[in-house]
This record gives sequence, structure tokens and C-alpha cells, in this order.
Amino acid sequence: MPTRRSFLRTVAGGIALANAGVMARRARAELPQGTVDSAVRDTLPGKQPLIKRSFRPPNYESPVQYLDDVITPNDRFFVRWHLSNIPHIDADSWRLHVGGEAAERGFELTMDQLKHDFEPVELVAVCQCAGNRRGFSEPHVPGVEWGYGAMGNARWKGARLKDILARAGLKKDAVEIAFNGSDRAPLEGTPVFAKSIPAWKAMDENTLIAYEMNGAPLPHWNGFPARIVVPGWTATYWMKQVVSIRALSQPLASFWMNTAYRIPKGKFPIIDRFTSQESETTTPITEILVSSLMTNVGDGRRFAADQPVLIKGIAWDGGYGIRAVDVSVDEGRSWQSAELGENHGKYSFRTWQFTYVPRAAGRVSVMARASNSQGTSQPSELIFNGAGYHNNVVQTIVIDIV
Ligand SMILES: Nc1nc2c(c(=O)[nH]1)N[C@H]1C(S)=C(S)[C@@H](COP(=O)(O)O)O[C@H]1N2
Ligand SMILES: [Mo]
Repeated sequence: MPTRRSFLRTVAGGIALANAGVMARRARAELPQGTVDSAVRDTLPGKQPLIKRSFRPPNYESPVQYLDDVITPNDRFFVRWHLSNIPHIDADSWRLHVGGEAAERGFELTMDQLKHDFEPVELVAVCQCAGNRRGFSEPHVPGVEWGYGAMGNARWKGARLKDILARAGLKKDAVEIAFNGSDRAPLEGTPVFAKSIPAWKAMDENTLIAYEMNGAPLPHWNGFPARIVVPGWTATYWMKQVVSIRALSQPLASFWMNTAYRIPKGKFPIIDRFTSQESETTTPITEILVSSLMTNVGDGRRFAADQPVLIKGIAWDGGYGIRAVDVSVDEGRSWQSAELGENHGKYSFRTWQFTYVPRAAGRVSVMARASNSQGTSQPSELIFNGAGYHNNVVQTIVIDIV
């Protein structure tokens, strides 16, 4: 199974595989061949090596080992763009335009005003692409064939969007707040990347216009000089290089709202709804589903019998808060509680660890399953959808006890 092996070599890098026969026989999530072939490490300026999924536009994910720390450093943070003309922005000449038909008044902000006229707020939040793990969909679906690393967790600092909207004066009929970035398609006719969120989500005190990430200016690739941060919601709304904010009295009509980033209604355990954009059958993707990832151990790792094996990982959700992580070492027949690490806030990764002592040689499936304060946990079967969104199926890794 060269496919599986080369995937492991590149993605799980550094993990010693005994041989191809090590792999479990039962059906397991695999990335398609095209993904495997393109899964090379590559270094964008200012970044550590990331796993390249595409170059134009740049789509690079973090190797799983980078997610072993609760905060993902800026130079290890994944990169996702839809359009390939990404300008280098000069913070001094950058302006943020605020207005729209559902605002009493429009105005412009410089970076200096954004930083000093509004109270700065800091919070830790997971930025996760809606299509994270899409590459594991069965059957395979079109789109960037992400593995596990189209996500990261950072401390964001910025102004509250609600404070900026207060200066603009929201009219009663404001239904959505729309954002535009600065990136453009090389071909005319490709829709610009425009997104909106419900007015109530824009007024949430945690929704920010961030100008710092982990105590530093945002990296160019992650939206310098400012981006929208919508804690708890998938990253499609986290507009990078934001240049305009508009209050709308009608739902935003844009390819990126009306066609892309939608999920079938009623299939997922979602609480936050985006009703102004709902159709008969589909609804925009909103909050992140509860999930977990093992970060220090990968498929094919070997451990000695009677020695403790430490399994470490992270868990996160859409901001309800992780309640527990359970681990199974017997194909899901029984589950034991992992120990949760420090709480960095309800939108953050939560680290966890679990130690177990294998008593006999053989192959062991290790599974981790998080649940949140709503009592929602991860499904054991993929909730299939044509765009491969929201893949939070319980992760299984196979290790060998020798
Ligand atoms: N301007 C702009 N903002 C954007 C996008 C984009 O293509 N252009 N992609 C969005 C999507 S789908 C994701 S997953 C995140 C990725 O954020 P990152 O590159 O900082 O990891 O940015 C969001 N903001
Ligand atoms: Mo995304």
C-alpha cells in the first residue's frame, strides 16, 4: 500500500513504519492518491515548512506535530486562500471602510485609530477551516484535500466589531454584516471573496477585528494587517486583509454565501443558525463541531509491552466548552477518561493526556472522543456531505505493541 505509506511519511513525518503490512486491514480514512502525491513540505516566506495542498492559491496545512502545543505559533499556522492575487498591504496606507445601507453613517479607520479609538480585547480561539479533514471523506469529494491540519489556535487581539458598529449606528433593519478582503482572482469574472455573518453574531462581544496574533502583527499569509475573528464559527467568516465592513438590510448575495460553504439542513448537531441565508434544503455552515486530535502518536508507532504509553491530544468545539475526552484502546468497546489540561477559554484548544500500559504484544487501535458541555460528542460514522465539511468523526490510530 504505497499510498498509505507515502502519506504517513509526509504527513506524519518522522514516524518509523515497520512495513506496509503494519497497516490495519479494516477500512480506514485515507487521502486520495492526488493528495498524497502533492503532500510535500514547502516553506512560504516567514513560515516553517507546512504541507502544501496547492500553490496558487496558497493552501498549506500544519503537520499534526505542530498542533501538539496548545497555542499554534504564527510561523506554524496553516494558510488558506481562495484567490491567488494576494497583495502585500502597507499598514500605514491601509484603510477600513465602515458603512452600508443599514448603518446611520459611514467612516474610514486608519490602523492607528483601530488600535487606539477602541478598547483592545484579547482572546484565544481556534481558527478551523470548514473543510478540515475533507481528504478523509468517503466517497472522496472535490475541494482542497485537507488532512488534519487546516486549523490552528491563537491568541487574537483586536477591537470588538460591535464597538465599531456602534460608531456606525446600526439601523433596526440591519440583518447581516458583510466583509470584503483585498485578495482578487487573476481571472475576471471569478467572484471576489465576500462573506457575511448575522447581525447578532457581529454584535457578540467576542467577535473581533484582530490586528495581532500571539502578540505579534498578523503574518501576511494570515491576513495582515487586520482580519475578522468569529470565535466558535468556522474560519470561512474570518475575513483576512479586511478592507470593508458593511451593514446590510438584505441578505448578502454572493457566490461564497449562496452556493459555497453550505451544509444540508438538519444533518448536524448545530445550535447557532444563520436563518437569513437558509434555503429549503441547505444552510450556511456556522459553528465548529466538537472534535479532538491525537497529536503525539501516529499510525504505525511501536511501543514496548508493559511500558506506559502516553497519548496526548487536543479537543475543541464551537465555544460551549469541552467537558470530557474519553479514550478507547479496544476498538471502542470501552472508554476511559483522559486528563484535561489547562483551560485557555471556551474557544481554545484544550489539551488532554492519557496513559495506558499495554499488557501484550499486538496491534492496538487507539480512539479519542471529546464531548462538550451541551452533551454533544463526536460521531463514530462520518456524517457525509458533498463538500466534505464538518468531519469530526472519532479519530483512530493503530499502534503496535512489541
Ligand atoms: N480575504 C480572505 N479571507 C479569508 C479567506 C480568503 O480566501 N480570503 N479564506 C477563509 C477561509 S475559508 C479560511 S479556512 C481562513 C484561513 O485562515 P488562515 O489562512 O489564517 O489559516 O481564512 C478565511 N478568510
Ligand atoms: Mo476554509
